[in-house]
Amino acid sequence: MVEKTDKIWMDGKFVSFGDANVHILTHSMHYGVGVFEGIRCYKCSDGRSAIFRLKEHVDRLFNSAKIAFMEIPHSRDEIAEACKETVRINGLKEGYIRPLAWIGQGVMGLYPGDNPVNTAIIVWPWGAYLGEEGLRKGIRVKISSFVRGNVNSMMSKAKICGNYVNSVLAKREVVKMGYDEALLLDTEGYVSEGSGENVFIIRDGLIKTTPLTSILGGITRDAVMSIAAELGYSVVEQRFTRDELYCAEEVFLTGTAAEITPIREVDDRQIGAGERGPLTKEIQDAFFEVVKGNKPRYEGWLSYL
Ligand code: PPE
Repeated sequence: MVEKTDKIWMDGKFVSFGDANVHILTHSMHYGVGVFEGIRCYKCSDGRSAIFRLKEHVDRLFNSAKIAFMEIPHSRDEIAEACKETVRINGLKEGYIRPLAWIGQGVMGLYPGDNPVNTAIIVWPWGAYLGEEGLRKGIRVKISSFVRGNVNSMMSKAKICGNYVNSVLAKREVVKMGYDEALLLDTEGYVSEGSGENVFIIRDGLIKTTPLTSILGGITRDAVMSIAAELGYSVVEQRFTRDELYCAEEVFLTGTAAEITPIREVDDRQIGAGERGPLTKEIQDAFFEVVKGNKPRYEGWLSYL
């Protein structure tokens, strides 16, 4: 259950947790056209709290809205400021921030006409998405029988609510089989991404991640590419197949919620030594140093509260 917080930001005002409701005729409830973000706020080593890559998340929210033909009736600065304010007002030191915009009540039918676009920002404490142990020891994943949509089907660059039906189907399928997370292939059969994460493989010191075709352009993915390059590794965006994935020395997932989660098994095949690999650990350690404000070079990624 999501931990109850005091206030939720809705359409420019704070309302109490119990009053943050919508009407059953909300257009997005029926047809899935809403857009959202997931952002983390970390408690830094100096005691302050900082939101990680707030600007990039707000920009992606507005791009998702553009792709979905939705006009968010607030400026990017207003949404960024409201994210900060929602964390502050709830007294959170660290946690997850979920901006959400949806098509509200008005007409029904697939053409939403002039229905209003409503916006909310919710925050909650959220620990390790795939478990503390998963972060340290790695998780077991399975390739789902569900595939990521064709590039002209679901608009994967947009974080559109309805896109997540595909992810929920994949995740439930593999969790029921006893795995921790699902990986999806694209329509051509190449590895695409996790249900809510991007994927990286490492072999002979070379780090590969899937190109921006059928995947969401992850902000953690982008951060990891910069951090790995700074650590001296070569990173390429290149398609790879599931058999290449099986033979990788290390595999990990990236995402705001999942952070950097090592994978120790894919489709019952052990990856590397069956534990978090050394490069994964190095990148993971560097990532946590960055988000906690210990790397001055990346200060620009932190928005202090
Ligand atoms: N792919 C997908 C499909 C995806 O949903 C996410 C984020 C990513 C990649 C990684 O993107 P980024 O967070 O910018 O590095 N998934 C969000 C949803 C989690 C949820 O369960 O809800 C997230 O991590 O916030």
